[in-house]
Amino acid sequence: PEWKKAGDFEDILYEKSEEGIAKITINRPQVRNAFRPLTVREMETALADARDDENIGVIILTGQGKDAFCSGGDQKVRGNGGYVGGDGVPRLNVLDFQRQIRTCPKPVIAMVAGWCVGGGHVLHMMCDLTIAADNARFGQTGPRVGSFDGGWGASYMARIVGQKKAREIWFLCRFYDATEALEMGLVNTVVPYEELEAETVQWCREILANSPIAIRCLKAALNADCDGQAGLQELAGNATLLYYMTEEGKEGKEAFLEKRRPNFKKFPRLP
Ligand code: 1HA
Repeated sequence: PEWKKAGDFEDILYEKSEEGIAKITINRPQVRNAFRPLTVREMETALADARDDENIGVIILTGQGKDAFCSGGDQKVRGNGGYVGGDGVPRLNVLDFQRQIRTCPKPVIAMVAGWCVGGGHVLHMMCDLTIAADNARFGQTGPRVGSFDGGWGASYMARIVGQKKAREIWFLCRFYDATEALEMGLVNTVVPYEELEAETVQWCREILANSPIAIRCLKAALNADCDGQAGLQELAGNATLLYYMTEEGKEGKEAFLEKRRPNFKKFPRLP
């Protein structure tokens, strides 16, 4: 597709296509696309924009270049208690971004070439789908560099690959190639690097052809199975959205505004 720049950022590229795809690219190839607090804040801004934009139906998250999707937190700016940005405050703000991907009602697709490790590996797991290039390498490094992600990074990983495999990935900190990742169910498909974007865009187009409300309800439903009360909030939010679209829902609001009693009698009590 023809990508049009959709904002000015320092650490990321943000683009959109006419047909309804937004693309967020971590643009720090010199550090294998490691993120610092600014990178995360910019990804949050871009994803919030993509969510709000009615023309956008699916979002691609990727890394600049062939060598890396993302290598996790930038260890050069890791201080006491988190990763330190221009304001001198240590943060683990990627956790907020994880939740933002999770609760975005539009599908987010990780497009992965090269290294996808540490906090970068958790980001691809948070995405709804992962399209991998044949040169992609996956793994967690936390226990080797003095970190761990015990949130979705642990429990959702176990839902994806199973308990034994999740413990292996975290305890041994090995790297896995694209074929192994496919066998584990960590990624949806593997293609030659040259075809990575074309394949990802093809998946986006197939999603865009389908019902957006069906897709957002399914995402919320699949999340709810793992996410407790936060997951139920998301799923129920969609029920409220749909209820607001009904005559029955509107009758309540209209009666209030017209200072009369609501008449819910006319609506069916279906079995
Ligand atoms: O666990 C969490 C969190 C948990 C809870 C809440 C929040 C969290 C937030 C973040 C994280 C984490 O991400 S912890 C895990 C952090 N990441 C890593 O441990 C990966 C470190 N990198 C590597 O193991 C390797 O660099 C690599 C396997 C990705 C690539 O190896 P390769 O191809 O041999 O390249 P390499 O020479 O190592 O790297 C190229 C350049 O990129 C190097 O810089 P240079 O020597 O040229 O100056 C290297 O230092 C830099 N680089 C790579 N990864 C990072 C990095 N610099 C800073 N941070 C990195 N993560």
